[in-house]
Amino acid sequence: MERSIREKAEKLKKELEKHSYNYYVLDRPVISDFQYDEMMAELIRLEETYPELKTPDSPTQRVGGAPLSQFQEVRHITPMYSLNNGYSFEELKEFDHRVKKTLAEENQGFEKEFSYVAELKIDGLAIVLTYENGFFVKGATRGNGTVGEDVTENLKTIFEIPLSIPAKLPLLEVRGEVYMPRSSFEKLNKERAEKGEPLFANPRNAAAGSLRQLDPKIARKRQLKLFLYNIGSSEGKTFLTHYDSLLFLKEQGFPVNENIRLCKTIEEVISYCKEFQKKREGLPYDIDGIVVKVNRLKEQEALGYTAKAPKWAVAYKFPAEEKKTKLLSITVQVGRTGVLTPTANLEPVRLAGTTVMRATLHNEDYIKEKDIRVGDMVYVRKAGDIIPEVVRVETEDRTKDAVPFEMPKTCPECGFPVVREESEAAVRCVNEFSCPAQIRRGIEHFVSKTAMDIDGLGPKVVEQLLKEGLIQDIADLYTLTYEELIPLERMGEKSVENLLHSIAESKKRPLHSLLAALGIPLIGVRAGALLAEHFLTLENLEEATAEELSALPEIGDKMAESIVSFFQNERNHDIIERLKNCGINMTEETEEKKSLRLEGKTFVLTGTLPHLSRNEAKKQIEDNGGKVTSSVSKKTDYVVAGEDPGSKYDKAMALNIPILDEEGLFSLIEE
Ligand code: 0OX
Repeated sequence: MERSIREKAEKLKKELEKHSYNYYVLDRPVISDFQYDEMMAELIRLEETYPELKTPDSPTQRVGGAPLSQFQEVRHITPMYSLNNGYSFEELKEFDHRVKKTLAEENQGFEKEFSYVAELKIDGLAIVLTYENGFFVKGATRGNGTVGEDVTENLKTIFEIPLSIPAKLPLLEVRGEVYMPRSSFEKLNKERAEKGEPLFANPRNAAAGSLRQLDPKIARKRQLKLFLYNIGSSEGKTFLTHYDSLLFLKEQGFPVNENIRLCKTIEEVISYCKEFQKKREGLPYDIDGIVVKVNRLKEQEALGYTAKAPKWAVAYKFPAEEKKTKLLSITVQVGRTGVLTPTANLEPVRLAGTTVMRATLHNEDYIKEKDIRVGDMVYVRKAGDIIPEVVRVETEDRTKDAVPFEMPKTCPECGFPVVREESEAAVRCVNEFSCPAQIRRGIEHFVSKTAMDIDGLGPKVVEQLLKEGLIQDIADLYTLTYEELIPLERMGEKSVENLLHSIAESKKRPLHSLLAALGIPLIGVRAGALLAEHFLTLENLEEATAEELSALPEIGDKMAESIVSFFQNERNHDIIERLKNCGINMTEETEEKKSLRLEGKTFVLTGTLPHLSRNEAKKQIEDNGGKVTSSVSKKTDYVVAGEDPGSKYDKAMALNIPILDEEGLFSLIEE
């Protein structure tokens, strides 16, 4: 090969990296997209003719290859720990005490030159990058901390990740957080809304969804960014302090957050927390707290680790963000069991990554106690960071025309008088069999994931079927025909076929799903499973007396009565007969458990898992001898968390309960 060709390729590589930097990092492109594409095409042509030019750090390697069919598993060299959380400055001081006490015992001479490093806690996805002899060879997600997913191709499309670094160490494993800047998130959701695609709830979910794209070309379009914050392993280089290791990462061209600060005392750390609590809003990315790390690596070593988190670090979590906005009106919604829930309609406000227009007001007493009136300026917050709620009123801003709220005396959906039991905070519509809202919600519940799990039957379709008079109750779902469905708006041939298929599939669900689906008052997923396990067939359960039922563990008197009266009701009896005639399975499988690997272990599920439905995950756990419960407590052994986890996740973190993802669950079963 002529020297001029090699030089030309080198020049193109340098130019392309420079222009990518201008585009992605500085956000100031100097040349047009067309010119960039031309240069890239030329480099690709050269590399095709002279393959030896195709070095692993060539910009052509970032374009994103062919889509994968699945991600490979990667076992991390050293475990990827999570962080213990602290929710108050008091807890930070306690952390400081613990650290100092242990170091004193270990005789570390901490009083000299002791320091912490305070860092922003980027709200993204933990990843690990491996470099061999200076070249980026592999990138993976955190996964369950031990095993993650190989997302190298997607990571290569992130321009900020250097494909090669100056330090040619035999091995360097660096860790950090991939995130989506708020501006890219807004843009992405806007595009998705225009195309009618579902929106991402927040930038973190959008980043997770993008990094776990099997098609790197899609990942590339999502413009992810990252910050590195830790060295997992390094061969051929040692550091004295965490801060030094961050400086090294910066020198090597890795993006390191500029707000990292050395603090001599916990008081300085607390000031840093306060400062960034204020500055949080103005940052171009989401943060959910501050990470505090003991700086000297020897001291980190002396402090050590618990099973899942280092004892030398703590995450201070910001209190849930509150925003002030105007309460425009209150709508009363009627739930499946007839409970009336007042919901606030708000002047739209940005809160923790999303625009909030509605928030719960819980119940009548809550509104009275807080004296919330329509027209008031109110504070909203996301409970457990997911569901927004109104927390209080700014009474100073109250105008004379603010109107106190009165709970309606009749059901807003059916006009039936409402009742309030003395012992309850809830007001209820007791028109249980004809209230359209209760019927609609009852059907939505029947088809939902934790019940009969019928795909393609979302609330909109349920409403459509009711409106068109095609169904009146759950049993009618099983007699729907192609001819009835095809004329409906937004129903194509394929969607009708899929829907009918899902409905037919749901006939095979085990008894415990059916019991959870029927909506027997006080009987949810857990009680449904207990009853199914004990009675094995619906017939047996129908014949059980209240005494027999309440003798069962975990079934109280009220539940027992509720079950008996449910089956005595003529209308329910009729629905069950019709379900039977449609061939719905009414028995619990009694197949032998596959293994006893999870025997004695209690699991809690939260969020959406990538492959398993909630029921499938539950079945997997139970088939292997484990138990699934609905709330996290000290007795919980594992929490299995998917996308969009609820407050159970935070609770698990707070109680130090190991958190698994779907793969983590599989590896427990398969080990
Ligand atoms: C973050 C972040 C996360 C290192 C040892 C345990 C946790 N989200 O920004 N993790 C860590 O540290 C690891 N630092 C951070 N800044």
